[in-house]
Amino acid sequence: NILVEDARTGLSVDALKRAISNNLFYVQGKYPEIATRNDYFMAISYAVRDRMLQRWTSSVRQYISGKNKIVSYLSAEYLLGPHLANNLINLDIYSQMEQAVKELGFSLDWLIDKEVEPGLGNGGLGRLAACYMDSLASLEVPAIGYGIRYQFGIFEQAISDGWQVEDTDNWLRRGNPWEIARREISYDVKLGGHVQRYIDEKGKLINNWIPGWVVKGVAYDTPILGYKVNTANTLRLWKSEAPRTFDFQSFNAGEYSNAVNQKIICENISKVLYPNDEQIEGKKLRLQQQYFFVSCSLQDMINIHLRSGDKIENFYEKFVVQLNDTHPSIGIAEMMRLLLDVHRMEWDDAWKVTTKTFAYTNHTLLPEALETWDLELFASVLPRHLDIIYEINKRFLVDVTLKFFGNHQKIDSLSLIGEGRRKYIKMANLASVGSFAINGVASLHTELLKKTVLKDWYEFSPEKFSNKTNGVTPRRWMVLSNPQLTKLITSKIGDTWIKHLEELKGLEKYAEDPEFQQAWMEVKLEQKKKLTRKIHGTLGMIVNPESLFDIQVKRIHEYKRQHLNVLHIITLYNRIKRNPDIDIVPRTFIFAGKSAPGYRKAKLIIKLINAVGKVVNNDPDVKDRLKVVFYPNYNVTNAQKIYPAADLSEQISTAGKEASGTGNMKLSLNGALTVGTLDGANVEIRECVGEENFFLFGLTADEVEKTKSEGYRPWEYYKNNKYLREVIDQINDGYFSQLDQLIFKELTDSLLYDDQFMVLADYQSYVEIQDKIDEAFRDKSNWARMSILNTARMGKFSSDRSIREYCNEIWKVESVPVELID
Ligand code: 26Y
Repeated sequence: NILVEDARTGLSVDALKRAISNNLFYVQGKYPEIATRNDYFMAISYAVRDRMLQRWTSSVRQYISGKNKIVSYLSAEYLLGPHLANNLINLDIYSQMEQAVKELGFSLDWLIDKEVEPGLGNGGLGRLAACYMDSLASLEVPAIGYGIRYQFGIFEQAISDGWQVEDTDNWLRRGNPWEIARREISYDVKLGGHVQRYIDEKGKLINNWIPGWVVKGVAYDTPILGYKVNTANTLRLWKSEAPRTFDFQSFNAGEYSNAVNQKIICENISKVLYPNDEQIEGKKLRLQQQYFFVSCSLQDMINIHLRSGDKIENFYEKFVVQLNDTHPSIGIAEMMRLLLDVHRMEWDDAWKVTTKTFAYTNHTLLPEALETWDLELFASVLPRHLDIIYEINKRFLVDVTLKFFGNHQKIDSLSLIGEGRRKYIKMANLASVGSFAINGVASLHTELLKKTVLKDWYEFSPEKFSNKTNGVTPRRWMVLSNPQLTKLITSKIGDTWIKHLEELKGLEKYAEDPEFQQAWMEVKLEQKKKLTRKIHGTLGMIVNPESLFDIQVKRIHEYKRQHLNVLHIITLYNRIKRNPDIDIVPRTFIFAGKSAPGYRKAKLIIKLINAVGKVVNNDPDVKDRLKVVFYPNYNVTNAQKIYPAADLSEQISTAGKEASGTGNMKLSLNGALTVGTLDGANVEIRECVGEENFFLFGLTADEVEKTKSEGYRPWEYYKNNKYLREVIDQINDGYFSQLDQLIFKELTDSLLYDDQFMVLADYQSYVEIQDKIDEAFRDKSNWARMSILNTARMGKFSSDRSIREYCNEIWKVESVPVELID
């Protein structure tokens, strides 16, 4: 029985109404006439949180005292999205709350829309962490997510004159009803300074790290409730503060402003999320952030472990720590430091504990995205860790030398220290040597990892490697964001698919049923109309909901090739200009995504999309048959509104570059057909939905490599394809920029003379498949059939499946159903 009800936590409509009014009055000191929309949002959220607390405390109590193992997910990013609607769904009180709010005179949707989402991540990697937290809780697996409570998350994007402009994301401005600050749970973290070495009275070598300064990490906890279960796991994010002693000392010495400065410097560590993905920027503050949250988290885990009365030697039986990319991989050196210097273990014992604790997920194949730290910079922040890394490396290279005797290339590549003009630390190598498992995030990605960036690691320890294809949570990405489709599906196959996504298979038998097809396409049209209204409200643009919604939403990157999409749009536009009466399927091209603020070419791609849109959208010859929309400020909230409205999902990265992709999964799950390359998880999506229901184009990863090794000359594709030539010339000649011929030059030059990402090589194949898509879209019934089959066959891509694989094959943890304790 999961419903523990009393006056405070009753789930009836009346109990909910009373809870909301009580919060408004007794907590916020407001009466209905003066309560704002945000006051009501807060009151409802607190009413919901109250109803999660019993589950939360019961889960925590059970995990800490029990014999079970706990998964600790270490991630510098969590892109959670708004909590309210998700918690209502997982608590299974959505309809009661809807009624309660209605009886109070409001609409629940209106209050749900008031929530400011915590944008504590950049994109795929951060969102994956959020989906995994949902699945861990839904599968009743004991887990803690550790990260940073950034005061400012990913910037807010606005578009001005076609350019991206960034604004700070002040998400905490109106308060955060979901978190509980746990002032009593805090740890000191040392930074800088030097290491003092001496022999103690017992003859033991002591490494005493005398820090330059110390910051304090304070825990802020958010409950992550599973779907219709008692399990509520904890997301514990650390906020940095000045330790009390620090300002106190300076204050006594009369240095008031010094004390204030110290406070600011300490608070800076968790102040802002770095908005770069896949593009490293070796900033000291970022290293401090990584170390800060990892040190707090490991100290916390050790504390939890020891408090249960167990010995430090058994730590790995209580916790398994998953590294979400290399960002938290300093944890391996920190674990060693804690075991050696604080818990006084011997090296070999400490190394055993460490290497039985950590596992590492790699999320990238771009060699330039592999994290490294300049050695001197590293030493200035973490002098003791540098010693430890040297020692790990020394011992490791002995083993490497034994295995690859005389092979200096192998030894250099496996070393934790790189040597160029300056020395640097290779974090992927630290993660690989210190982990017992290494995984990629899609089958192709894992295979390529073994052949490229981690090739020598694979040869050295093949037993560590496995694949864990990403997944997405159907609770947020279907039930919450597409309630109409959820209802239609449930009317045919019941609702157990929400926990067992493979059951969507049951829809296959309706794929040809004209009535079901019609109902299916009606839902799609309804979602397109909703998005149409959103677009009108945000941009003042009118788009045709009957047109093909062609959607590319993701971070802006050259490897993701939004500009290839643009070349196709211009190609269609030119066909219309040549023959204004041409019979063409009306399309609405919807783009959304942020560019890293310092990534010039990505910013130029945004400008190009908007520039082309301006011409195409306003040309009378086009007669509204083509519309280009750049929807600003792509985030989880907006994604939830966009995915359900997609007819076509653009997954057009250069083969071999996108590790997995997860937007591809969300779109196909919502009935969009994919146009895509054989990259990342596209390969597996195509296998599942059937090649006849997937629009494939472009070079394969092998062909990309082959073409490059034979000497790729993009200019020849330009020269030999008159349509391509026309498109590039128009961009260059200023057709889309009021004859400004300089503005896009950086972009077109890079396409013509370098084109790392094979845009020109794939252009023809892309245009041809798009023509087939037009043909397919004209046959409404067949399109509906393909759309249904896409959804029906996406069951594999639930994050529940991914998490089960991690649990069984890497973490060796089991579910622990939670019993509610009064
Ligand atoms: C080191 C720093 C600059 C950095 C910060 C963030 C580097 C990378 C990132 C984020 C990477 C990321 O989001 N990767 C994506 O991970 C997804 C989840 O596995 C994949 O689906 C997607 O293909 C990959 O690009």
